[in-house]
Amino acid sequence: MTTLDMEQKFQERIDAEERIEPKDWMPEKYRQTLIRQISQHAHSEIVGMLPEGNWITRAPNLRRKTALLAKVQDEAGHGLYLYAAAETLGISRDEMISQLHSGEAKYSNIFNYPTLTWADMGTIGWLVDGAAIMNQVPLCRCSYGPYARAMVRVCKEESFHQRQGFELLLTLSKGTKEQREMLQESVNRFWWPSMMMFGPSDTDSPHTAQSMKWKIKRFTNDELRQKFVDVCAEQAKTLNITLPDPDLKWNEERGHYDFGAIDWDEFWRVVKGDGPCNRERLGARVRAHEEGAWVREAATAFAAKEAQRRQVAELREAV
Ligand code: BYC
Repeated sequence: MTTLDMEQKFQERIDAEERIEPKDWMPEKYRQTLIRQISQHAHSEIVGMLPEGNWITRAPNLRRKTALLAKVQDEAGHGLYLYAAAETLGISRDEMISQLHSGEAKYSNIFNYPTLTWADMGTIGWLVDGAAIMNQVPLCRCSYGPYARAMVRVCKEESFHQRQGFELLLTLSKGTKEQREMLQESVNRFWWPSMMMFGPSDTDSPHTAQSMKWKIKRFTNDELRQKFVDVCAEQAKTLNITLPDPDLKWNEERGHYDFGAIDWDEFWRVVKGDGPCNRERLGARVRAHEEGAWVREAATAFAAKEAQRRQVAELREAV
């Protein structure tokens, strides 16, 4: 069979909604696309722990502190499932980590913004986890089995995070004037970067068309962004706040909210490394990796010793 025939057979499997598994034949570009997307996703989860970790010691009470700690731990877990899913495609964890540290691999734009107030912990839950869920629920039906299965658990946990964030904001919305102002100010800062999380407009997205054909993506960036706006515009009413977009308006004819223009220059600046916190975030990751070297060495030494112990025990049993 020629490569062309194999590619055609592969596409037929995708069209028939068959799941692709690690040992199946796949086009090299399909493999590379998945490595790129899954590793970017894993890096986002790990870097995403930093802006929230910043507030763990300053949570206003024990209940909030416990919930925030658990959320940040969940994100570490998501990163690990995703690195493991990417490893099934033939890339090592070390390679992915070094791509992140060298700046070669991307992670979500949103984590390059600072978390300045306690309200940001709620806003991240509401908007950032909200955008993540909108994007990730369809990924549970991604054509690549290990990624799709990892996403099922990730989505369950993310939706809990989203509700936790919304509940935090609802509490602030019923609080003092200062608390209500803090809530509005936080949403003002996070709204547009959250809208950018879905990626460039369909007309400027180099990967969407092929990823849709391979059923890695099930919706385009613009379709998901529109769903997100429609949901948030309604939820903002419950929080008694406004979204910082003078053009946000229900369009009866379209059955959707219209919204204003996104500042794509800002998006690309942030994605290319020049956002408010890019250097700080990468610096923190590199430092954590270097300072954690002894843990990795100890774990490797322990695993080697355990393997040796098991081998000796098996030999003893055999004689
Ligand atoms: N940030 O053709 P496109 C989370 C890049 S949530 C940075 O549309 P694609 C969390 C893109 O990589 C966040 N870069 O690409 C939540 C590409 O560059 P390269 C993570 C972005 O892949 C709460 C170029 O722009 N979620 O983890 O078809 C707490 C062209 O874009 C962004 C995921 O990663 C961005 N926002 O679509 C803690 C979900 N958007 O690679 C953690 C999985 C685009 O050609 N990923 N770029 O140099 C996806 O669904 C897709 O990869 C995207 C982009 C929709 C993000």
